[in-house]
Amino acid sequence: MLIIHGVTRSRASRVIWLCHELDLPFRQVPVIQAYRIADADAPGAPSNTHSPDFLALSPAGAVPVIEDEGLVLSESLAITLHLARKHGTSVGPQDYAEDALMGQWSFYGATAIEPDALTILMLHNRGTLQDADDAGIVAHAAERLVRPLKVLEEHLAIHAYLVGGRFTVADLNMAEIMRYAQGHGALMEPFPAIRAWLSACQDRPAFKAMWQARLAEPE
Ligand SMILES: N[C@@H](CCC(=O)N[C@@H](CS)C(=O)NCC(=O)O)C(=O)O
Repeated sequence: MLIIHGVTRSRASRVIWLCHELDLPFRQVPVIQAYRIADADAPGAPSNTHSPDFLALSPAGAVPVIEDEGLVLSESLAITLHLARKHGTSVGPQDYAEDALMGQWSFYGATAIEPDALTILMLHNRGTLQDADDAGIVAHAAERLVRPLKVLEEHLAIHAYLVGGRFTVADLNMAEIMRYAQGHGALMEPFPAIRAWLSACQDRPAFKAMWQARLAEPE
């Protein structure tokens, strides 16, 4: 059976959402981010991204990691693209062109959107804006996001989904990245097509199953 290392409150959420889309059974090993626990290196600490056993599996020391029939794979987007390709339902590519486009949108999300969207998640959405410096950092992140969000908006204004006119792994990857910025109302307001698409993605039973599991984990 597929093994997923990583708590659901991590980028493992992407892999877990996909498994629900694919009806793919999995076993989850709840490896937690080292920075989220008081002393990650203490004897008896829960399995975390500094644990020697985990580092032996994945020297990068980050979740998610999967074990799939002998293949050990890290990087959430490599994992979701691999599983979608392998299990070949409508969520995955039907031909090489679709495969390429799913990679294109996933990597555009990871490179042009995710870093600034994460800044917004960390400082804005969690209500931890401490001072003018934090507010300035968030404002700059939001400013930098306008250009890539315009690209996404223009595409989604004329296509219901990113690739092939149906929900695919490309939407899943991008929606999980966009979720980080979703709470910034002023940033999202000029992008109605993105808001409608994100809402459709998050309305899916497979997303809701992942989200329920995520909420059940301690913050
Ligand atoms: N690009 C990687 C990033 C992985 C990553 O940074 N994961 C975080 C959790 S979402 C992590 O494991 N951090 C562990 C740590 O910093 O100790 C991916 O998409 O999988």
